[in-house]
Amino acid sequence: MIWSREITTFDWWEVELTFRVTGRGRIGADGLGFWFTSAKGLEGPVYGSSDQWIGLGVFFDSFDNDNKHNNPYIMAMTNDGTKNFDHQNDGSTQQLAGCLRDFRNKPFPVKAKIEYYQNTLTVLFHNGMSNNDKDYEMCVRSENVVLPKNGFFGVSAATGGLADDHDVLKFVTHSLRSPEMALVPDGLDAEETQKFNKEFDAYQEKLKEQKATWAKDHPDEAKKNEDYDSMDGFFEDDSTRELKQIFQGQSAMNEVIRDLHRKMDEIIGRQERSLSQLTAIQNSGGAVAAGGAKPSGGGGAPVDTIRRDEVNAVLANQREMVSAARDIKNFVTDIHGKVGTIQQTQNRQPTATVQQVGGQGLPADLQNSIQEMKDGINTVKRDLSNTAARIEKTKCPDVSSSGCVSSTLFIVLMGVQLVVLIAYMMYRDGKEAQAKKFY
Ligand SMILES: [Ca+2]
Ligand SMILES: [Ca+2]
Repeated sequence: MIWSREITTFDWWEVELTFRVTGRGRIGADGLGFWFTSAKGLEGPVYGSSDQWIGLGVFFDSFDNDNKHNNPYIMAMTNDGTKNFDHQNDGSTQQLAGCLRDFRNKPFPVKAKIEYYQNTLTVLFHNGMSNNDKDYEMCVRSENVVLPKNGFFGVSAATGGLADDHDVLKFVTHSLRSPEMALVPDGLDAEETQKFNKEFDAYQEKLKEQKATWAKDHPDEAKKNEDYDSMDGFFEDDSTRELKQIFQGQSAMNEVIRDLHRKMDEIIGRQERSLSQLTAIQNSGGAVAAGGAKPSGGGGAPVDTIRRDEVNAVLANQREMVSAARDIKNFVTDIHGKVGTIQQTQNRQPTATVQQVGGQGLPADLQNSIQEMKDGINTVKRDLSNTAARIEKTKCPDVSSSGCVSSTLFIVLMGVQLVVLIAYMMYRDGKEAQAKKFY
């Protein structure tokens, strides 16, 4: 484990932790802990550090002690110095919050952003599948968290039978202030700041010099070390590099897709907005037109326009009328055919008919035919009245559309058919009279 030397002097903070957990096994152990505690920890049982701490621990728990198949797991836990970490349950009953995320053996280093601001603790996690800084996702968000006002930062790790390497590559701390507090000077006077800066620069210079001297003395190792530095501190063979390149490519694609997605959302939003505006304009326009149409009434060209649904209704009615007319036509043809049959029958057996008419009444097949005719006529009547009702219902718009013309035509046709029917009935009566004459 490693701990900050000085106690913090700020209230709120953010830590960006970049690390790797690697191991040959499918499962590893035990895990890594991030700490913010009122005192530095000692070597102990909680991911390498001591139990009963006061403050915050964020744990990256690799090993599934409770066998619930929920590891590797990331969790945050606060302690007031009285609690012992419950390894048997992987701390599940003690955690503030957590998330199930795999952080072992990733192509890129994994990262955690741990923020404590105005008593809200958030842990964002980057799963190391890309080197894109936008790929952070929320893991923990917990409000009303009270941590020691000042404390020490630390990182610790522990391993067991299933050995893992835990490498912390970066640990960047920022103090956070609310926007209004940012204007207040933070107590460091300019002279002191300058002194610190100078000290830091001198240290950097010295380090550089030392590195150069060392490289001169050990040229072979220096070369190796350069490679080491250029690879995030990790040696890699060709296949690893290839894999890394693939992941980088995928990450780039992912970013493009995300960008497209965002643009698509924007376009859809804009489209919906314009659609709703269009509807609003249409509604207000329709209201004005309807208002203006009423006074104009019969005179002149009608102002009112037929709406689409009205046109559809008119067309549907027209279609129904046409089919009704077709039905009627069929009936009439039927009747006509039957009349022909009756005539033939009468012509063929005039005497037989006469004899039977003289009995109880008309011959059976004639009676049937007449009955059928009656039915036919009734159906025609019914259809006619239906059609008449429909025609009445269909309010023709002022605009003389083809539908109205055809319905007039239809009525004329109906009249012609009625005349034909009446003529036929008269003809039938005449035939009956003739038959009676025979008798
Ligand atoms: Ca565990
Ligand atoms: Ca577990």
